[in-house]
Amino acid sequence: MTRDLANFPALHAVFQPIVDLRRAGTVYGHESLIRGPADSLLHTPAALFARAREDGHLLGLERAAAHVGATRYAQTRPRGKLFLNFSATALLAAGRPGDACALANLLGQTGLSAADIIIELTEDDPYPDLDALNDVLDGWRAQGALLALDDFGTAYSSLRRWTELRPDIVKVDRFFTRGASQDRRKRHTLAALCSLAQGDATRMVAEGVEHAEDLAAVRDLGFDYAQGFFLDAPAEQPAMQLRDEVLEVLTPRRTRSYRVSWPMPRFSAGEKTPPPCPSGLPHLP
Ligand SMILES: [Ca+2]
Repeated sequence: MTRDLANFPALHAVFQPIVDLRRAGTVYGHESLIRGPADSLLHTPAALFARAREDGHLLGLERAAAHVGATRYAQTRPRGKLFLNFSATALLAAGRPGDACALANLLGQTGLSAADIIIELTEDDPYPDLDALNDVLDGWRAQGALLALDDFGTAYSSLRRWTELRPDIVKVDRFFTRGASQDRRKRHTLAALCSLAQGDATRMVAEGVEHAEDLAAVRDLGFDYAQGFFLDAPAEQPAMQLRDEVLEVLTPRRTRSYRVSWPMPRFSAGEKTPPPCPSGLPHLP
């Protein structure tokens, strides 16, 4: 780990909240996102990962990102879950829970437990060995960790992966949520995914929510959680309070202007569990 950090000096983590739509105005957890030195060409994750790929340090960057994110999160001690990104390759390298496991060592160093984290399986590469990957995932889930599929609907994050890995949470890619309030085909797709999730008790996150109308749309479609710049930008200090503009959408007594016109289930902040997703596809307006 020390060698990994030496290859990528001045890394730091920022945290973006994942908001619980079933409990309006509350933060379920935060995704840890890695950043390079400010004001450098390696500030963005895309630039960092491109350089790491060129230099053959991709696995090292993933390990360093998890280390920096978990360490900082433990220091700030916000309430809620920590979403940590791993490719299948990195997760297999980190190993099952145990004394010699890199991820277990990291949790031990930070004081976090497996139950504090959600493993976000990224779409960066196809899984090299499905049985081995499920074995590692089963080990972590037995310790209390949850599995989330990242960027669902793109690249390798597919229905096949959903079926094979049985995730607890599916994060639907921003392609489908951006502009959903204005695009009935996207709403149709999202409703179908919501119905699929209901069938195996999978919880759904809408990624990339950038507008109030799209937040209202995914809430009314039955999504459990949402993430995106409209809810809050990534920040070094994990945010626990939502802005008034967000609460205007999510607080039932304030939501009249954001109600959507198609027939979708609604729920209130006081409900402990979300209402069922639509049993079939919605009638498209
Ligand atoms: Ca992610």
